[in-house]
Amino acid sequence: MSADVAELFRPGELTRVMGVVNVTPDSFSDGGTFLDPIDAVRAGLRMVAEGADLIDVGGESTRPGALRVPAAEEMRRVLPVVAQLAAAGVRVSVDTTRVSVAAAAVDAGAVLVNDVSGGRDPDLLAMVADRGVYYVLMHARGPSATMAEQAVYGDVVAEVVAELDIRLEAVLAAGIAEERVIIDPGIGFAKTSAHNWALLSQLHAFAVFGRPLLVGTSRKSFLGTVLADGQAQPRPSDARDDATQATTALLAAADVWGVRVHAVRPAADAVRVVRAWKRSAQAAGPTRLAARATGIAGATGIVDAAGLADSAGLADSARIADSARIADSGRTGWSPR
Ligand code: PMM
Repeated sequence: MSADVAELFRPGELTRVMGVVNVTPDSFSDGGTFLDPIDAVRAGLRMVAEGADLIDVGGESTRPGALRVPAAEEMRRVLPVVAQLAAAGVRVSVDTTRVSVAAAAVDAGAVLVNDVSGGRDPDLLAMVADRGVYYVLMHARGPSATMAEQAVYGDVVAEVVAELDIRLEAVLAAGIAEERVIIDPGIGFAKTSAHNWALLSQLHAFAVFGRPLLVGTSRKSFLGTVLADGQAQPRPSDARDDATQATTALLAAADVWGVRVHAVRPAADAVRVVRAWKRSAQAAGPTRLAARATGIAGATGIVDAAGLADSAGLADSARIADSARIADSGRTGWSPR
């Protein structure tokens, strides 16, 4: 993998796969697995070999209720892993909300700051602007310790979009170039299962930003809930990868820019399968499946009528409406393929 990050944003490419390496003892999904930097680097390199386009390195758990670790400890966990992966030519993202950690990670070679705070720290935004790195603006309502109690919405999709819009203005006002911003709805951050499903099924609402969309569903508890056993016990996080692949396929069909996953190979495979499906559908032409596919999209409401209709090679009113809104917004209008 070359470290050219701009290449990741060329239109018409596959949905990007971001591999997760959590260097933490307590992440809900893979806590403790990569605590030793050598294991973490090996895991990152293996993910790249399996098809990851970039590796997200984090040193602080964001599971609901998690307490903060001191900045020095977060740096101790993250920096050697970022440095070694970057030295090996891997595109590295740092998952942090702290400006000190983010700046040190950028010094060590990180090309993207994945800020799950939703851009709360002006100093972090100023640093990202100054260094010219890429920035993930994720929707969140507060720190992990209190996020569960903030999962209260009237219309979750409209509110998440509106709150991200306010944060995006702050991000741009801080001087971060718009073409360096990626938007993330923050699945599981101050959201119940029902909120997560509502967001996933209406992802086309995020096209209003005209920016690439990154979505993280991997091993999250709303999948455990769907897969609950007969006693209503949620499926544990280490047995949610198959369900994650289902979401990855649907997200790729809906043309999201990237998925953030722990199991890279099946995600990379799913993305390629979706592309083959779409190409075949496009080759078949726009009219043959029109009546049937419209019926399917209407009946299921799956992920995003735009994605499903596109997969059948159809012109699609939801997508056209979104493009019009992007044009109206005056923003640069990165448009999903
Ligand atoms: N989820 C987690 C951590 N970081 N970053 C982004 N951009 N989006 C996410 O959905 C996201 C994230 C929590 O999952 P983990 O503990 O498995 O890393």
